[in-house]
Amino acid sequence: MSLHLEACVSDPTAGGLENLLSEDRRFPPSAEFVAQANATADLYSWANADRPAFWAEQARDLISWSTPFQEVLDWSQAPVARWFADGRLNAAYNAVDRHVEKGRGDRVALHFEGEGGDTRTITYADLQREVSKAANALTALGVGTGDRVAIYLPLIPEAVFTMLACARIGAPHSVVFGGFSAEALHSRILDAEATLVVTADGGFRRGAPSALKPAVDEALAKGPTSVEHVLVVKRTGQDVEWTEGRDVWWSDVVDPASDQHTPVEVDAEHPLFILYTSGTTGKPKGIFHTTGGYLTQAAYTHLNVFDLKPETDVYWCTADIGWITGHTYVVYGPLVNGATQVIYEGTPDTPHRGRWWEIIAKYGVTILYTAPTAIRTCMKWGEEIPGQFDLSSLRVLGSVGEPINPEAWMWYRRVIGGDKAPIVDTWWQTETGAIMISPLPGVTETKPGSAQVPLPGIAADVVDDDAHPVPNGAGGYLVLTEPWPAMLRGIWGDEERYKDTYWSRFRGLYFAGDGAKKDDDGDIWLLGRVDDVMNVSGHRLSTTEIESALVSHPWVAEAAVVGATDDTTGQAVVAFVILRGDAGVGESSPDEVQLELRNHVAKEIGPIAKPRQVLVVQELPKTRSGKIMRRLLRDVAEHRAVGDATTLADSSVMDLIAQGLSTPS
Ligand code: 6R9
Repeated sequence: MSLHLEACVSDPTAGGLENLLSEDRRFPPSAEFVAQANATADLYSWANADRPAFWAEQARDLISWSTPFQEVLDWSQAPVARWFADGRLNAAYNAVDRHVEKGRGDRVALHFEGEGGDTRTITYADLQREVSKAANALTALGVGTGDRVAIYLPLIPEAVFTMLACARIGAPHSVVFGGFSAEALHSRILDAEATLVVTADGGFRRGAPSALKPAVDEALAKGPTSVEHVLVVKRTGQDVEWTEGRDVWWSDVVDPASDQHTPVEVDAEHPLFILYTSGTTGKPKGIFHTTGGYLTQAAYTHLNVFDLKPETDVYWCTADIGWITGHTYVVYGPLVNGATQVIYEGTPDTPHRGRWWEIIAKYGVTILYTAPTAIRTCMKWGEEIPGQFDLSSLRVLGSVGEPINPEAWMWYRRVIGGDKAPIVDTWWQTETGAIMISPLPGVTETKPGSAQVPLPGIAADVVDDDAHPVPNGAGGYLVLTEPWPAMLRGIWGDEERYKDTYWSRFRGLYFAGDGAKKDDDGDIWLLGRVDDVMNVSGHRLSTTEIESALVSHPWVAEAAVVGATDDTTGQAVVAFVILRGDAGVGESSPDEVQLELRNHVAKEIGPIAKPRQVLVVQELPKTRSGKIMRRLLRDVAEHRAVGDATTLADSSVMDLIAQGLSTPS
């Protein structure tokens, strides 16, 4: 793994974080907020006194167990943890049935808002029926406990029903983001050996139907897979190709199924889901999570970090279910806590740029959880747009996915939060399963741009190259020093890769891949990735994965990809390519070459991976051992003077690149 800590820490502006270290604005919680807050400062001392006992208490308080656990943490097989391992439970029972049993069946679980303005209101009693029907249908389609189900759906209620139906029968789900390509879907289906794919004809995106089923057909046509059936939700009504015997309509098998179903009891360590994320190599990693520990930390963090009051709050997390945030903070955390939430299918600017704020006013949303890239986009559109809507219901604001620059933080607080709602900047990862570092809204004096403190029960530190904790005021690598309940249990089918990726850099410490700094108070500031992973609009993309997509095009001989700072998306993909002499580029203009290659990446991986720029060069800067020096290319992409190039095999390469780029095309 190549580390760019030096570049990252010595230049805190690299992640768009301006003036981090001179940031001295402070926002203590208001007395009113403190008086009603779920979490109080004594949570920290309680957790510190006996961390496993603290988590055991949370697990007993927040989760219903069909067989109570006696064991708490088993770390004897480190780095694979087992939490509450002799306990048994069902995740869907916890998210749905128990609320109905406690007489809360009439509470709204989901306010669904379709992009075109269609709505559905789903109570917990409705959810119990829908999930039961889907569970019965999945069983009838041959899905058993332990089988994997791939889910490729837009953000519609059926996506939530399907995830919970899988959990109900103990079949781990693997949600693949609807914006990913057929190729990406194919490799994920193969890796997880899924037997069922659940999809839709399409979803609505920017005012138009956007097809999904053709990508499933294409993925399954790429070669033999273990898939037996494709279950298709009718959402847009667009035409679909049909494979008899394999494809089945949701309306034919789920709608008529019985709405009575007994949840399958599973062990606490039974896999709940697999979710693929980009790593430093081309092959995405299937991060897998188990049931008891994951649900415990999902519920605990959702309750305390957002100060959730399930009876009165209306919560909205804008993430898609294709990302971990959608798993933990749309599906499992809120539903296990019995919350009422909004889910919205579409984009923030359809049919107008005030759509989000209109939704908040319409449903009286009290807690909003979104990403810095969305906040920066809204800043760009202008504050008069949110200004037209009544946002006074908002009382807690959350941020996730990438570092939030202080300017965006201040705008979020003032324009969206009316200068009163506390902001929680939450650091975590697909791998951590749930929030790890964040202020507590009724406790922490917040600082614009900093995630600040590990939550009670979580142990994190910033260390130097030799794994020594750095002093306050210094930078280093973020590590997690104690096991936590929602931690990943591994990479699906590849235990060695799990150990290599996270546990080999610093002995006994989980290395997150992020650079960080401690300020003078010891608070943590995240500085961005230090490995070859980019963060574009809060989505993780691997440089290697995009490079291999580019090289798969017949015109491209070699490619190097970097993440360049971008005002809106945090980082943007910039690609440098060497074309093949014999490639048939022919008469194509540089603009046509760029367009063709950008579209090729979108097709291979998905539109989010589309490079902002593709620059054709004659040479790439390489070390003597042949490693591409992306740091230098990042300097070029960010229009900076090129840094130290002395380790290049051929030091004239950078001049050549610079010359080539300054030559008008
Ligand atoms: C939840 C999620 C994880 C990576 C992580 C880090 C970045 C997430 C952040 C943040 C600074 C925050 N990240 N939250 N950086 N401040 N509040 O985003 O998971 O998609 O796996 O990405 O995102 O770099 O390592 P995932």
